[in-house]
Amino acid sequence: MNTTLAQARPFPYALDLARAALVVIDMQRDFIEAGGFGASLGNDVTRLQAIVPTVLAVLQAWRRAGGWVVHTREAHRPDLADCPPAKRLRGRPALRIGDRGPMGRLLVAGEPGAEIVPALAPLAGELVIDKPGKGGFHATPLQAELARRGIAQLVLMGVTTEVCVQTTMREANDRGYDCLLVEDGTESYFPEFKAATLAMITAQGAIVGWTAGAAELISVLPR
Ligand code: C5J
Repeated sequence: MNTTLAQARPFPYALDLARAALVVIDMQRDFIEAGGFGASLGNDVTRLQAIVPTVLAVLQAWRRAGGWVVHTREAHRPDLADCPPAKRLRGRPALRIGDRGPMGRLLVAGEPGAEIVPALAPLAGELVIDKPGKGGFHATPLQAELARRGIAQLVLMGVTTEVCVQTTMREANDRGYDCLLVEDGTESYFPEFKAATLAMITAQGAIVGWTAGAAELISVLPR
């Protein structure tokens, strides 16, 4: 199915659903719920919680249309061998990656906090990528999995806009994917960083990619 998001920024985005993947970045309890990694850094997680219904609406419409879905999780091995000290020791958080919090060890695969929030839980047939970095492509099988399915376009949602979402979008851009970020399907702990990210992505003739609202994306998907 080919369609066009006429209102996309900075100009219309031609979507080929058969060659596109919906990539949902790091909608994990550790970023979105109290007691997780995001909160340990001093952030207000309610901003991120607020987008869950929009992300769910797009996910459901995409699934109904027969589109393929990828979920990422920022999650380290229990021995933290894939977590460089430069990442773990940075800053002065209340708890560090690997420390035990109310939802288990922070950002460690298999712990409750590293799971995707229940409302957005992956379904059978959807790909789940555990990534040790900010970008979804770094040290993961994501590129190989996309190539195996002939994917050429990525539609992105998730958190946080300027960290893992933007990094993944830039990695994808350099690998030749046409990327579209769903504006109200992404959020940051810092509203000004989200606004700046959306602006820099679409500047200079879509130098990184396109953005569009969830309602427009849902409206062009087959029901
Ligand atoms: C962060 C992310 N903020 N998922 N991770 O460290 O954006």
